[in-house]
Amino acid sequence: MIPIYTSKYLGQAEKLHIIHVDMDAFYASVEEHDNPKLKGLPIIVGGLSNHGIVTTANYIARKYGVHSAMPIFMAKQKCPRACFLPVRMERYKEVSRQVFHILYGITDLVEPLSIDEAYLDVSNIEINPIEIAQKIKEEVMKKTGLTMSIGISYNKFLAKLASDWNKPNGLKIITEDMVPSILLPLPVKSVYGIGKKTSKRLNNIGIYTVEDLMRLSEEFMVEFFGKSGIEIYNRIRGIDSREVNTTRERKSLGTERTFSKYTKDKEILKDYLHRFALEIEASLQSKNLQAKTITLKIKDIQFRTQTKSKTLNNYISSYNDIFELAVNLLDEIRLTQDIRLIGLTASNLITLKLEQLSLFD
Ligand code: TTP
Ligand code: MG
Repeated sequence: MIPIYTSKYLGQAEKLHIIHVDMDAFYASVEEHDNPKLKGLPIIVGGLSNHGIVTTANYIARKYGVHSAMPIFMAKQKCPRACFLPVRMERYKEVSRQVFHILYGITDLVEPLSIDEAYLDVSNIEINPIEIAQKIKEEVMKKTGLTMSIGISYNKFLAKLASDWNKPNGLKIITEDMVPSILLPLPVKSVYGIGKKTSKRLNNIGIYTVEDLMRLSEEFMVEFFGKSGIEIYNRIRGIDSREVNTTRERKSLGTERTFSKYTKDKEILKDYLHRFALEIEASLQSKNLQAKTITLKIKDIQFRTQTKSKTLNNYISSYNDIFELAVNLLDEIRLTQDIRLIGLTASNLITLKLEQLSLFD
């Protein structure tokens, strides 16, 4: 069951904009779902010969001490009555595509980390991140029959830590005030960037937990960890400035908002376009880009989407040009229903060359 959260977190929603999702015992769960006879049994997926290794095990098998990368013969000793199944990669990829399709339906700002794991930046969505997370879980369950765990926080490190917190089928939020009580007791190997070897080296000098690590100076950390020292120094203090990196090539640039209060008031919508035009101007200029096409998208309460675009003969990047076009496009749309989402994108992008840049300045 997904726990019901109170309004305690609602005020912090804007800050809690990073979501980390991770499917539970992914390959084993797919097998269990595809063959209901396996329900309730320990399942181990991996190379089937005795020289093979465990790729993953479901949570029932994990109770017997079976885990990924364990030799199969050892898994057989620990849990002889388990179902040992071969890896069916094509099937897992198919389910993974379904899951990512759902994630991209929420936002374009998705960073895939592996076949069953991703970060989402939901700062553009005016819906509480807890509701977004519950929606993702519901949709994934509906489409694939599988559970996932979700972590929500204000940076990547904490969001990932949160999704791992109460697996399987977990949903955990880490707010700023929880950071000391959550981080301090953790073993050093839970910190992103500290692997097995480094963790052993730390143990050898008497450092076992994040609390122990906190006593080390920044200089010492740099000496010990090399160039990642400063990042680790910050990370254990709950600071992580890595952005969610979408791997898709940028063919357009824009922003959209889903409203918590639906509206068809043009003045309110224009106010959003004003903000979007400013954001797009800043983003184009910081990336040395100019755009030829501006597209307005709206979705009404019945989820009908309308888009209107205008392609110019020349390239633009200023707020004034973008805003004027956006307002013209809005005026072309007849609003009969309340709107749940409005978005503005700039596409047909070119990168300004160096000489153009100096002219631009
Ligand atoms: P994980 O997300 O690490 O593991 P998991 O989904 O099985 O379990 P959890 O509930 O802890 O998230 O990996 C996703 C899938 O990737 C996993 O089902 C099998 C595969 N995998 C490998 O192929 N090799 C590995 O070493 C690991 C850890 C996983
Ligand atoms: Mg997983």
